[in-house]
Amino acid sequence: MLALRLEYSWKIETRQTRFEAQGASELSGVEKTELGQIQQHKKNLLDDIQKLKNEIAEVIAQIEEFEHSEESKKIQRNKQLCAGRKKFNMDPRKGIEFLIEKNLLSDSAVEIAEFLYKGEGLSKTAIGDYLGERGTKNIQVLQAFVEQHEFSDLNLVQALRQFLWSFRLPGEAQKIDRMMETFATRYCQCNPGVFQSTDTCYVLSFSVIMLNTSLHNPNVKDKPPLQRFISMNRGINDGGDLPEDLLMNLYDSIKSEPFKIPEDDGNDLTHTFFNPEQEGWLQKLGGRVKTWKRRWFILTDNCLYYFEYTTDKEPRGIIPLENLSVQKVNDPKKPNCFELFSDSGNGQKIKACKTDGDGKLVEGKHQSYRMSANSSEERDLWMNAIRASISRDPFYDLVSARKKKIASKK
Ligand code: 4IP
Repeated sequence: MLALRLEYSWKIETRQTRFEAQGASELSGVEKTELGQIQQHKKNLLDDIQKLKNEIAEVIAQIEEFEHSEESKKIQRNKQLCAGRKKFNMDPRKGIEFLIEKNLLSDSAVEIAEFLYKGEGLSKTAIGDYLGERGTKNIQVLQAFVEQHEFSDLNLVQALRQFLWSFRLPGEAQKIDRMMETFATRYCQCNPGVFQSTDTCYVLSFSVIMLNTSLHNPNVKDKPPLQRFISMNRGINDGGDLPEDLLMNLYDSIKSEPFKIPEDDGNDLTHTFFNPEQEGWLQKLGGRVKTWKRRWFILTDNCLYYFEYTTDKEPRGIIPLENLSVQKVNDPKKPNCFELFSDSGNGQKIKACKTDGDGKLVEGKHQSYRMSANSSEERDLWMNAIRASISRDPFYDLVSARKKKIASKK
């Protein structure tokens, strides 16, 4: 349309130029009228062109405005998503509620599971905590999450590698039980006929996880040979034995490559300290210089951390509780004392680390850690919590319960 008009305008222009070249005085009356009409046409056309230009400019401005508001909506959405992920990492339930409230996630278990499975910017510890909760919604999400995993044609070790990498297994026995049960169900669904029942898959999964610890944890001196692994798993296939070559393959796979466990906490110890088993003020006696210092203690993940202030991000000292014991002691100077000491006795130095005066991480110098609580009740609480933390190995209880179940089916 515009092209036609322009062509027409060009033709008129050519005639007008010709008339004008002739000089107005030389034009006949008819030609003068025609020239007048041509000039009017030209004016109309120029007006039309100007109108079109204005319209185009207006449309461009509208597009830009639209793009700008779309862009800012996107920025806003990304900001909220980022805030939601942070909230999730600090408190998974609140994070999910926030994302749903901001319409960034729907309430559907499948959608939440996809979000966790994708895991972008999410702490694997927080994912594990959310999936392990026993709320109805959490259990639905756990199921949908496990269904995101495709285990067909993978052997049990390959499937476990994939599964255990997608979140961090929480420490609580009931949570581990629910998660491993869901895993075993999914594995059997993807690989029908490999095991007689989900229970067999469940028990073997634990057996493989324990084998991994025994073969690769430097503290375990007695490395189980293949034959022991085979005999450990006798009768777990609903009373029958699993094929030896299947067990041999799993054994070799674990031996040659340990499980990779996500440690997304990295240097950031902050969320290690959520949901501690016990926390509070205690007085601690120095290692070489015997001064008493008031420190904020946190017991979590089989470790005791102490801080100068409750708000400190980095602990002043870390005492792993492995191979330690706890006992009550009477101290002439302080009431309600208890002591951590090495199982191997002989005044051996306890493996621990602390930050020295220059902020450098150094080895601890203690042969025992003596602490004084505010009251005898608090001392007992600490001692019980430490004992429970030292002896807790949820795997053994879970597996023995499941083995009993299989045996009762025979
Ligand atoms: C210090 O005494 C503090 O008690 C330290 O505790 C303690 O380190 C030191 O033990 C001890 O010498 P002074 O401050 O009077 O010098 P904290 O680090 O809690 O302040 P521990 O290992 O108990 O943390 P040695 O063994 O480092 O000397």
